[in-house]
Amino acid sequence: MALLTPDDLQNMTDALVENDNLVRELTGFSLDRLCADVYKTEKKNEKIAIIPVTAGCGIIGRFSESLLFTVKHFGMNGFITKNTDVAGFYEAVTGGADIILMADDLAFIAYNLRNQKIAHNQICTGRVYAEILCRTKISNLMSKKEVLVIGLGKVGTPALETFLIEGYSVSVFDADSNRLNEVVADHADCSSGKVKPYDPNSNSQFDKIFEATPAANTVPESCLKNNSVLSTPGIPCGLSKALQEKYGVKIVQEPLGIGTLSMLYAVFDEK
Ligand code: NAD
Ligand code: 2YG
Ligand code: MG
Repeated sequence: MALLTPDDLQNMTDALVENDNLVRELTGFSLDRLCADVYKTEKKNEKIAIIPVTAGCGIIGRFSESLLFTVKHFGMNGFITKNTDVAGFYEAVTGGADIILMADDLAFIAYNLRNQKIAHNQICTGRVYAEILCRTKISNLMSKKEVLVIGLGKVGTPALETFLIEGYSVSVFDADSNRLNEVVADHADCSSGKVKPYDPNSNSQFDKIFEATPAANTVPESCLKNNSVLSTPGIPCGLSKALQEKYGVKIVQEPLGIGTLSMLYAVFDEK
C-alpha cells in the first residue's frame, strides 16, 4: 500500500472544506448527510479517540491532526491520545472513548467500543466516493446510469460493487490485465448491472468517472466529456490540470477526511 506523506496532507483542511461544498453542489447533500443516508446511521455525541501508531514506517506527520480536524469539522468530539500504540489504546478506553481511529501500514480502522462495529478505510473510501458519483445530478437529460472505474484494487473494488448495487453499467480498467480479466470474469453473470472492460483506445466517453490508483495521468482524454465529474481518492490525481481545465471537469478528491468520515458513519448506531 502506498503510504501517505506529510506533504499529501499539507492542504488537507482546505481540501476537505472545498470538497464538502463541491459535494453539496453536485448532489444536494453535505458529506455528513450523504454518509448518514448511505449507512442509515447517525452520530450521537460519541467521543472519538485517535491513537498515533509507531509500528512499521511509524508516525506520519499531520495524520492524527488531519483526523482530528475531520472529526471537529463535522461537529464531533475527539482527541488525540498522548501515548501511542497499546498505551494509547489504554488511555483512549480509560478516557471514555466510544470510537477508536488508528492506522498502521496495512490497515486504517474505526472501531466502535459500544456496538463492536468495525470499518476499514479502503472499503469505506471506495464506497463513499462511489456514492458521491451515484448521487451526482448530471444536467444532460440523455445521461444514463453509466460509469468508468479506473483502478480495481482495494478501494476500486468496493466502489465497483457500490455502482452495481445502484444499478450502473460499469466500464472497468486496470493496468494489471490479470486483475482486469479477473474482475470481468467474476461479474460475467451479474444480474444487477453490467461490467465490461474499458478500452482506452475506444471512443467511449463518460459523464461520471471513478479513479483509485497510485499513478498520475491514468484518466485518458478520450474518455472525457465537457463537464465530466471525476470522483477520485487516488493519490496523486489521475487527471492532469490541463485536461481538467480543457473539459471543465469537476473533481472530488481529498487525501484522508472523506474516507474517514465514511468510516465513522459505518460504525455509528443505526438511526
Ligand atoms: P491498490 O494497490 O489495492 O489498487 C490500485 C490498483 O490500481 C491496482 O489494481 C493497480 O493495478 C492499479 N493501477 C496502478 N497503476 C495504474 C494505472 N496507471 N492505470 C490503471 N490502473 C492502475 O491500492 P488501493 O488501496 O486501492 O488505493 C488506491 C489509491 O487510493 C492509492 O493512491 C491510495 O493511496 C489511495 N487512497 C486514498 C484514500 C483517500 O482517502 N483519498 C484512501 C485510501 C486509499
Ligand atoms: O499513526 C500514524 O501516524 C501512522 N501509523 C499512520 C499510518 C497510515 C498508513 N496508511 C496510509 O498511508 C494510507 N494509504 C491509508 C490512509 C487512508 C487515506 N489515504
Ligand atoms: Mg478520503
